[in-house]
Amino acid sequence: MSRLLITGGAGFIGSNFVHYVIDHTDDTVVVLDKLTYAGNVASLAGLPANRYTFVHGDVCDKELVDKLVAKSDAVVHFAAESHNDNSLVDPEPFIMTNLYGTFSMLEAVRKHDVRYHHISTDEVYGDLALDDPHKFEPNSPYDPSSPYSSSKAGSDMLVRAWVRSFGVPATITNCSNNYGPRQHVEKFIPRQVTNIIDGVRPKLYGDGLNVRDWIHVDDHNAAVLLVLKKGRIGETYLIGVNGELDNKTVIEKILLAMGQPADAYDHVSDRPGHDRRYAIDATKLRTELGWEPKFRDFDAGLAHTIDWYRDNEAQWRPEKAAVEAKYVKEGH
Ligand code: NAD
Ligand code: TDX
Repeated sequence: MSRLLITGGAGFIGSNFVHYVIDHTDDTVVVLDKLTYAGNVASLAGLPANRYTFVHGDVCDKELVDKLVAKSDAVVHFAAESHNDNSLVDPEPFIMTNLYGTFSMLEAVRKHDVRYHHISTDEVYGDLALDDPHKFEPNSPYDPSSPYSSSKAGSDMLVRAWVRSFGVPATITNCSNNYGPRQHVEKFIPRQVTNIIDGVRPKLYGDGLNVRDWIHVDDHNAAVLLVLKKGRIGETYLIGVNGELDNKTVIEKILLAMGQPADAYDHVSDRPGHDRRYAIDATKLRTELGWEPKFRDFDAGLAHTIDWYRDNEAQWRPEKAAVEAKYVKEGH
């Protein structure tokens, strides 16, 4: 049994991870979360009080982080500003949370010699051409495009340096685009699903041919737990399930699954610097740690996700109008 400190545990992936850990291990969990617009304690409802504690606070608060890390056996650092579009409007919180916040976590785990796992993204590798036969591999060169992805790239570099210079017992995973329950309505799939629920047409950026490599959030989290328990210290593992789809296809699938004509969407202005394609080669994770994904059928996972948004309107409704107002201002 381990005492896990999970940062960003009220967000999309972090909250699903907390549920996953409670369901699949004997570990106890402390969540540290600032509850920004992206955090929602409702995502953590129903967890057993003897195994789960919530701490409202900032990963940049070094004193608080130090206290919590001192009482932990391992840290899983999910907390981040996570939305590319927001980073193009106001990069500052991305620099603070993603860079300084990671520095703050690393200093505490260094001091207390605590196992650290860093959650990162495939976006640190930049993008691929649609016809490029290659996929991202752990040693692909870093080439981030946006303030978000560059701040995540910087945070990965800090982790690598703290491993090499200070011997911090850390691992890193870089995962592709997640989908599933409890994702914020600003993100692509939840935005379209909740638009359709509201009778509004989905919005496709640019030509809609940009490709994302979709993975169910529970497959991501199963891999994170495996790397935390069995990964080699100092290593980077890429997580992905060969789930490449272009955005136009995803919108068409959502529309059809929700009983609408496949072409009932609008094209809107493109994202500046919009990455064309991401694709993950997860061979290292599969061969070294024997990882296998469970959610092999994207359409089934999507249907389940749509049901979650239909059944949990109280959770996402309070954010929806503000998100759409923000997109109107940005021309999306
Ligand atoms: P999210 O935006 O849904 O959640 C982020 C959480 O972090 C929120 O609960 C928020 O309140 C919290 N937070 C933000 N700033 C904080 C701070 N300063 N101190 C404490 N808590 C803070 O994000 P997500 O989509 O769940 O992403 C989680 C992690 O996974 C991020 O590190 C992200 O880069 C990474 N990631 C995401 C994806 C994806 O598809 N969403 C893919 C790969 C990697
Ligand atoms: O309304 C939309 N229409 C649209 O066409 C929105 C919100 C997005 N898009 C496009 C942009 C992207 O090509 O859909 C794709 C996915 O967009 P996002 O959900 O914003 O995700 P992305 O920018 O790919 O980044 C996500 O995956 C990697 C997460 O938000 C990151 O945190 C993660 O690191």
